[in-house]
Amino acid sequence: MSGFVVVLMAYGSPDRIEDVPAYYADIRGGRPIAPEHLDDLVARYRALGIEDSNPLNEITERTRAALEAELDLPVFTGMRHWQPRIADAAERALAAGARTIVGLVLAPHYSSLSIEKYREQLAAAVGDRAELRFVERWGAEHGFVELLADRVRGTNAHVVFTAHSLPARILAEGDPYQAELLETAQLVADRAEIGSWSFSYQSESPTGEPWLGPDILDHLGELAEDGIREVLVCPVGFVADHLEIRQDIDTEAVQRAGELGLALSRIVMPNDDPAMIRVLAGVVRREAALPAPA
Ligand code: FEC
Repeated sequence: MSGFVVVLMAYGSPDRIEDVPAYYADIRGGRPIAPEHLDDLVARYRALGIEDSNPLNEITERTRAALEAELDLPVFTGMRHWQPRIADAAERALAAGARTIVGLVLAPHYSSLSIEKYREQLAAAVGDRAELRFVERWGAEHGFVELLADRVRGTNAHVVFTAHSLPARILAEGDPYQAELLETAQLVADRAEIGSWSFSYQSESPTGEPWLGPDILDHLGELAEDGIREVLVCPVGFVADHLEIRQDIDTEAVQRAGELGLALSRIVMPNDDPAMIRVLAGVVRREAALPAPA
């Protein structure tokens, strides 16, 4: 064996509805939780139908298995907020004989509040027991841009690129998150030759501080006022179907669009599409300086 092992990281999702309080507590990291926010979150997960099992985590598992087959290297999954934890994945990688661990997050754009947190967990777990090569960003990766461009090319709708919002204070801290998101959006729009597009955030949390905007629900109102009648949502900051897609876009944004007289659809998420697996494999190979397949 080459000594290279991949730890593939994702946000994580509760396995079943009864896990939601513990999952939310993990996200809050010990900070207080308002009961109404927990009730709201349980209701949102219930609407996804995860009473006894959560199909969303299966997407991550399929992605892991496909990446392992594509790379012919061991790949272990580690979740930032659920099980298996990032630390569990690190232990399994070391037990598999890892001398070099390549850390890859299933989120394309760097922020000190997102990717850096994954790195902290992985680095703490690995310690000095293996070399760590960590992929910080891959949002401008040619294959990723191409994959998204293929999904919006030829549409007559106004394309709205979206990503998870973050507290607005990150801009004053010089965080590159917003610039990287806009770069991906621009690259996809150019590649697909989209004339009419914009960017908005989604999935803001009720933490009491200002978050990056505009939020998609407000943005849809602006688009309707501008005479737009058809919108195609293209998330660029997420790569899989999960709560933020199925609830925030497919339910809340669709409902708001309906109230505004807008037709709203969204692209099929990359999930474990073979083209997506090739993108992820290419990123890992580059980070590990492994040869490309013949
Ligand atoms: O499908 C699922 O079950 C999990 C969906 C999920 C993804 C996801 C991705 C990101 N988040 C990011 C930032 C924040 C910040 C807070 C925050 C809070 C939540 C809550 C849930 C949740 N996030 Fe999330 N996020 C997902 C789910 N997220 C549930 C808690 C309820 C709520 O606030 O709505 C605020 C934390 C706090 O309270 O202090 C900040 C970012 C991403 C995209 C990058 C990544 O995937 O890591 C950034 C998927």
